[in-house]
Amino acid sequence: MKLSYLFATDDCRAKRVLGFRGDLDKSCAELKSFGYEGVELMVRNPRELDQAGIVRTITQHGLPVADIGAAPIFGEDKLSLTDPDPEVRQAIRGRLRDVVDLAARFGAQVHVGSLRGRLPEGTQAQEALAWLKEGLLDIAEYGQPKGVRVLLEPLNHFEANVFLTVLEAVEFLRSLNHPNLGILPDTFHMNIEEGCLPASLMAAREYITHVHFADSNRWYPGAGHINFREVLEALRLIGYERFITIEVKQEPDPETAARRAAQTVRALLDTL
Ligand code: LER
Ligand code: MN
Repeated sequence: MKLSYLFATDDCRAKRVLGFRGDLDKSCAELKSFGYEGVELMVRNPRELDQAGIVRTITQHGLPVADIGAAPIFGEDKLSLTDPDPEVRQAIRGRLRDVVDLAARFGAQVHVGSLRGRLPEGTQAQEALAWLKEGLLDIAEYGQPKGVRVLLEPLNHFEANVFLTVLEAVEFLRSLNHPNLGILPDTFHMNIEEGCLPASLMAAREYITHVHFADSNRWYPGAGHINFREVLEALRLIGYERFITIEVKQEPDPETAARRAAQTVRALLDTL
């Protein structure tokens, strides 16, 4: 298993992000010095980015891009796959295609987290769920010939109201039956929603092609009470060999968070 770290590009305006931001060149150098072997990007609108410059910098450091997320499409621009307005749903599909195109430049995957939006109460929930299915299938179809897999990230109930657990996501993807859709388990969300983290990871084995690590308080692994040893053992048992992105609060400061996360996870991996 390989470690990657989140970097938020300049088009993301949120005050706090769960990764590095700012100077990409310096961040890549620093992450490599801490033992990271890849990065994950968080973007808002790829059209506002100097994509060639980003590709050049990351390539110069020899770091693969494991995955790209685009939570600010919802968090900042308020677009979601379940918006009742068809124009908004059209707009977010266009934006996600741009994210897929950026991912294709790196051979990265793309994940859908909060931008699924929230299902309304009552009878309209089914209609919104159908829009979510359509949106996911649309982006999965678009990504497939480009080699960009699309992953659904289960989120805890404070951040979403559908697909909170890995098992719910498994059932949903089974019903969609699309070969280009997978699941991204995030230990922070799992700790809130799942009964047994290893069991859920094992049940989703065929769908997992990326993973997020954060501890129970969303600090770096080791700062909270998640048993990362049993999580890593489960991942090893299902033959998971891909990237784990550290996606954590930048506390007590960004460098310390990144360094301690790598130290903790590497130490556990070394003794598996
Ligand atoms: C949000 O809580 C999260 O975990 C992100 O990976 C969503 O894109
Ligand atoms: Mn996550």
